[in-house]
Amino acid sequence: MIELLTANTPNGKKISIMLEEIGVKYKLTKINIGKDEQFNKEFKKISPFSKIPVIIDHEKNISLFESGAILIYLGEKSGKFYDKEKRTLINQWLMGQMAYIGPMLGQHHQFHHYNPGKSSFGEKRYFKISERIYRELDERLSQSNYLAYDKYTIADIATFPWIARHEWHDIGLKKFKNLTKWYEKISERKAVKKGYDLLNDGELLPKV
Ligand SMILES: N[C@@H](CCC(=O)N[C@@H](CS)C(=O)NCC(=O)O)C(=O)O
Repeated sequence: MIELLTANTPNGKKISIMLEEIGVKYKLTKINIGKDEQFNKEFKKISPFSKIPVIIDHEKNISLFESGAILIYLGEKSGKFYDKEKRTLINQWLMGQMAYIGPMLGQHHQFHHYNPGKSSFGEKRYFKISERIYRELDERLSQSNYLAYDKYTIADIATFPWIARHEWHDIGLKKFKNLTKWYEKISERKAVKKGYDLLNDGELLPKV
């Protein structure tokens, strides 16, 4: 049995989506990051940077932090969405999400969505970078149905919950035809809908 320790954020949703996609039974343990539960001593033992998500594979008695590493683990364990022959391609897009897309859009959330009016430098900088990310993803998706190659992989699963925050971004997803097509196609997946509604309270995927 897999235990997912998480909060309802894009990084958290990556893993609930993956667990739904591979059809594995899992237990959800909520970590309230608004109440600083990520700094609890017990949690810090399995998450050295005090961040969600974390999984515990109780069968194997191991725990894992960092969403990219968790996706790789679950991809290898299930043999799904992480094709052995295509790993080099998938890894590039997964690392791009982890190192660039997530952190930059995360800053955009901080300046534009949560704290508007506090720093015009921060707001402009991350708006511009986020717009550039939309353009770059759109360009990639004009050449390929999915990010890594023509099949849905953990790189798409990692990126999707970030683009699902498009209403917060105010960039206008609609203007990016290929990214929109990709977003809508993934939105139709049953497992994605279920995993996105992490707290099981009827949260729906934002429409374009
Ligand atoms: N690179 C990490 C980032 C995880 C992350 O930033 N988690 C945030 C929520 S989305 C968090 O736990 N924040 C609490 C904190 O930093 O104190 C991953 O992808 O797992």
